[in-house]
Amino acid sequence: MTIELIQGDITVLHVDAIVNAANSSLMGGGGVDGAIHRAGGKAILEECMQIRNRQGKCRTGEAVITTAGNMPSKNVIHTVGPIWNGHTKQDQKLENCYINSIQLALKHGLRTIAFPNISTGVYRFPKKRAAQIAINTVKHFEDREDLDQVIFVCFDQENFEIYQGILSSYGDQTTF
Ligand code: AR6
Repeated sequence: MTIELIQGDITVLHVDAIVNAANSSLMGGGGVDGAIHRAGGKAILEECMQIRNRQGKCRTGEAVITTAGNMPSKNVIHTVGPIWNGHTKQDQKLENCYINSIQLALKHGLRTIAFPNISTGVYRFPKKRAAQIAINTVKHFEDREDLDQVIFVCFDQENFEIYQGILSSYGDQTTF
């Protein structure tokens, strides 16, 4: 599995799954969630509603999967990041977002996954702390043969530079 870093809009990527930083209602919102629902169209919200009817809300750290609608990716994995409140207990919840999203992708035979910087917008998780958790967690899957690529998609320059710094400290295997 290779780890890649890019700066840009996650909705335009041709990958098996893009991950959405959703909220527990799964009914859409602002930030990357708004961008994904706008670009993907109403098929995504319809599937989210079916999921809501089946299982209720999506809890923090958990993940669900839908179509990607009109976007070029195959699926959207919606995960709910923690709202930062200064407690280190939130770290585990953010880690769970990455673990559960990857495990759900693998369960569906999806081999290329793109992540936004979950919780670092409206949910105010400190960016450096979130990046360290994201990278460390994804690196645990590096030896999986059923996973080809994880792409970290940074929208803002600050996150991009933080990721660049951490990833380059790991050296090889990482391209950006
Ligand atoms: N592509 C990639 N990343 C993006 C895009 C995009 N098109 N647009 C924004 N980002 P946020 P959260 C980045 O606020 O903090 C929503 O209302 C953005 O720069 O989208 O997990 C949900 O419904 C930031 O780095 O998600 C929830 O209520 C990152 O995506 C709540 O916000 C995450 O910022 C979730 O908050």
